[in-house]
Amino acid sequence: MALKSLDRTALIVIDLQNDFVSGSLPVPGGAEIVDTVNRLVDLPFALKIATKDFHPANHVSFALRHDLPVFTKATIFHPSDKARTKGLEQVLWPAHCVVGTSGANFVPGLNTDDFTTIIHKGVDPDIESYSAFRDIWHYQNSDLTRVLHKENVTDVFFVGLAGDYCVKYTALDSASFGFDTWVVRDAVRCISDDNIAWDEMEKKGIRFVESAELIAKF
Ligand code: VGL
Ligand code: ZN
Repeated sequence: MALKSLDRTALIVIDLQNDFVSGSLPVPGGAEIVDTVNRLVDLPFALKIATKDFHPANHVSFALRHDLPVFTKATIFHPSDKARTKGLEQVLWPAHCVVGTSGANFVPGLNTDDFTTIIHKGVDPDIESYSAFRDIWHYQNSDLTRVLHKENVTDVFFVGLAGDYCVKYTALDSASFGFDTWVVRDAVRCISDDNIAWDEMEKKGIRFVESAELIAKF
């Protein structure tokens, strides 16, 4: 990698929460990345940010809200889309990362001391967000772009869970908002087939790096 320093970089740790590691929606191998993520958090990134999936108990992404089986799909609409023109077909999940439950907590062992910003996603019962930048329909942006611009960040590095959902959608938005975007591949795990997610990200100009390369260089 050509980058000379981490002065204008951000590390973003996506959804390293109990439910995605050992709870209701476990991502295979999720526990394996915690040590690697901690080693990256120790590097001198200008900003260290974490995200949390943070849902009310009746969140629109939960199968129980629709009386449908988990992992089926349903079309959901943004609450302000009164004409119901921008429906998006989404996977319905088991209830996960419910506010006030231990499933929503960061995994034990994750070093959270250096996070200066925590972005909460999916807080509104009717709005789904995979990306930490904005909801799935692109109605509203979170604070993340402003936080990154304020520190003149050029390059953003992503780690965490799940590679084929929240990491992918956040990284794709990062690239489309103009940041040089990197995924630390050995510090990510996917719910299903990782190659599909990697291909999709690569096509959008996202680059991949191994944690060992960052640790050796910085
Ligand atoms: C996620 C499914 C549902 C993720 C969040 O963090 O990747 N996946 N909610
Ligand atoms: Zn979720």
